Amino acid sequence: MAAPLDPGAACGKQGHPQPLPNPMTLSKPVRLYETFRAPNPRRVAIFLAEKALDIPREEVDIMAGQHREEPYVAFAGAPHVPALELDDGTVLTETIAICRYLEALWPEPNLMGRDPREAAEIEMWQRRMEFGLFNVIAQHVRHAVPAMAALEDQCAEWGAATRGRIDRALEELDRRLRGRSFIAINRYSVADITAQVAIDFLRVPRIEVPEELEALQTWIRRVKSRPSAMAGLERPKRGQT
Ligand SMILES: N[C@@H](CCC(=O)N[C@@H](CS)C(=O)NCC(=O)O)C(=O)O
Repeated sequence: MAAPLDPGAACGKQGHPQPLPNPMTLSKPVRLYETFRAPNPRRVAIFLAEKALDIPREEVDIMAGQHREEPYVAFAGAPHVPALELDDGTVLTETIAICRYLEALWPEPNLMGRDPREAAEIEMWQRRMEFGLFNVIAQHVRHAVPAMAALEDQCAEWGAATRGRIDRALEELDRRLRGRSFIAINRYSVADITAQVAIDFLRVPRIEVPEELEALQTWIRRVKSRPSAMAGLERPKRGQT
């Protein structure tokens, strides 16, 4: 017969799979590399604004191809933004990896879960929003908006095919939001940030969220009223880049 599961046994602490790090001992962020208005850096910008954090920023002009040239590629290890440089020389890429690190340093206000159950639910919805909504909208923009030819070998058929997927993803999100204030748990989380930035990006292909998706429309008004909502949309001030 199988032994009863005891998730805490491995570290000797019932219910705590791994000890929490002391944020004071972690390397600190020194600079965030971003592109204003680009959706992935914008997710980090909103995350930082929610936590009232001000990290020095550097603008990378992706439409001019700066992210595909040296020294950026060697520095970041990947031709995309955002990238977060730490004071020990580490450079983190991938939006959610960056958010996870910032959350470990500054856990409140909490955006990624205070306990394993919340963390799992938020991660589940974050991934659903990222794969099912954000990426679908991003693919549509990249393949259907002529200006995006600077970044993408465009395929018009794929651009057209993703249009219907956007409608279905919006309808699915509307169903999730009926009777709820936020997407994952009963407070704002990184899952809301991903969906909010994705939906805002619909301005580029000029797609409107249908009025009849009432729960979604109410949620859009709710997240847009947050003080963080404009983060990542402002052109960087002189001296900030
Ligand atoms: N998986 C990465 C994706 C990053 C990404 O694609 N960023 C876009 C800006 S929103 C970019 O750098 N695009 C440059 C390109 O496509 O060449 C993340 O989550 O951060």
